[in-house]
Amino acid sequence: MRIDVVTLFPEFMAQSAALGVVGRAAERGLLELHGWNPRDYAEGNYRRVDDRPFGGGPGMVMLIEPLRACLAAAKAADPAPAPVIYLSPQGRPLTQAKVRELAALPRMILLCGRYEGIDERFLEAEVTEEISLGDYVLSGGELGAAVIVDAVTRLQDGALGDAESAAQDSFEGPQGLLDCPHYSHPAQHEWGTVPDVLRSGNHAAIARWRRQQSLLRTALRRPDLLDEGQLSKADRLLLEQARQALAKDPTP
Ligand code: 9D3
Repeated sequence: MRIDVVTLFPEFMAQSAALGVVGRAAERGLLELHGWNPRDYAEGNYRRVDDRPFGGGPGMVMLIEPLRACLAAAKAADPAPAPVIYLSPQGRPLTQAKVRELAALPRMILLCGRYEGIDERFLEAEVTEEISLGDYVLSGGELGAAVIVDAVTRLQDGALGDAESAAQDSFEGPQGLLDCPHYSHPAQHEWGTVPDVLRSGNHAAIARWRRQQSLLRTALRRPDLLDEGQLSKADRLLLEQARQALAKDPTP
């Protein structure tokens, strides 16, 4: 997959994509990431990319022309059509369903704003879709672009080792559930003991316990993710048992 990022801070994107799963995917050619800086397409001695807003008020607005030339260069670098996705607090919050949709594309262009935002006429003319990271205030779109690059790269064929199959991720089931707890050595520690079932060697019992923990955690921490009516009979039973055990012994 090819991702072009239009940003005043292309070095930020390069850094965030250099390590771990994304770095390895880029090395292996599964991800081709390019940064494009509107300042390189700005005219004049000052190479201005922003100006004061009509109507007044605080902050600056990104100008149409440097962005237009920059985006045109990014588009022309590859013949494949690409949606232009604007990272913005006015977008729809990113979900794993949207990540799956984007991950299937051959190409996309991510547009990062800075300052108060981008001239609305540019957005109307060029932007396919707006995506937000959630209801909190960031300083620009770059972290959002890095999040999308990471999340879609994990879903590329061959990006993950056997160790971390994407199919096992939280939110990837038919019903998105939170992950179960994980433990490693030592089995006995001053902060607690690893649950016996995980050391039993009984793989069916272990799978059952993990499923039960996922159900319970989701019910307690993210009830918005859990449609209990949609659960299988077996899952409802597991959750009911977990709730009863918790009521009897509320120590977490
Ligand atoms: C007058 C209010 N403005 C500043 C507090 C609004 C505002 C302008 C620009 C708020 C944030 C930003 C920059 N944010 C992003 O570019 C951004 C973002 C975010 O702030 N929250 C969640 N997701 C995203 S994606 C891009």
